Amino acid sequence: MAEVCLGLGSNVGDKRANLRAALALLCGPGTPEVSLLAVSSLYRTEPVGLLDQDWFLNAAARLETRLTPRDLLNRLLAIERELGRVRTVRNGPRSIDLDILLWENLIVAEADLVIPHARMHERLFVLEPLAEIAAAVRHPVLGISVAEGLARLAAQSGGETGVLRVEAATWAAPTVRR
Ligand code: PH2
Ligand code: MG
Ligand code: MG
Repeated sequence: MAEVCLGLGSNVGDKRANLRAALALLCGPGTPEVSLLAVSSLYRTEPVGLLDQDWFLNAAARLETRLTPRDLLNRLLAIERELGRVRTVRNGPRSIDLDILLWENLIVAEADLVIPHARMHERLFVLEPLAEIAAAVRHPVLGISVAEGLARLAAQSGGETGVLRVEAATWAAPTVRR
């Protein structure tokens, strides 16, 4: 079993419903290979990269799985397709985006699969939710924890974060199994 950190985002359609549906498809009943350990609050975030698009809802989750990274990635892509994601512009609008952020101490650098996620430590919309549920988890390349990464990035951004907590982890109920 491996413990995995995931980033979730949506900025098209019913964003909250998209995030809920994605979690249910990933670790709801009928998917014994993936279980949800923890989920963050929900954040309203300003678009990063491509600025001229709707604001996002972002969250993070911690999973336990016996799938391989490749099999989990394929599952995430299938869920994105099922929830109507159409890939057009890079960094552009998406009904759902499911990113593998960290996979214990594993480092993968393949064309279509990069772990840890290449830009996670440059993005407050990733680190802020993730720090809620995985503060002490270390980045195997940078050698710093999620909490340390967040503190560094927050110091650089000088207050204007564009990341606003809008709902506690209740948004994901009843998917969370404790
Ligand atoms: N995802 C991107 C590009 N920009 N901005 C926000 N606020 N949230 C995202 O999830 C996001 C983004 C590419 O994956
Ligand atoms: Mg992404
Ligand atoms: Mg993605």
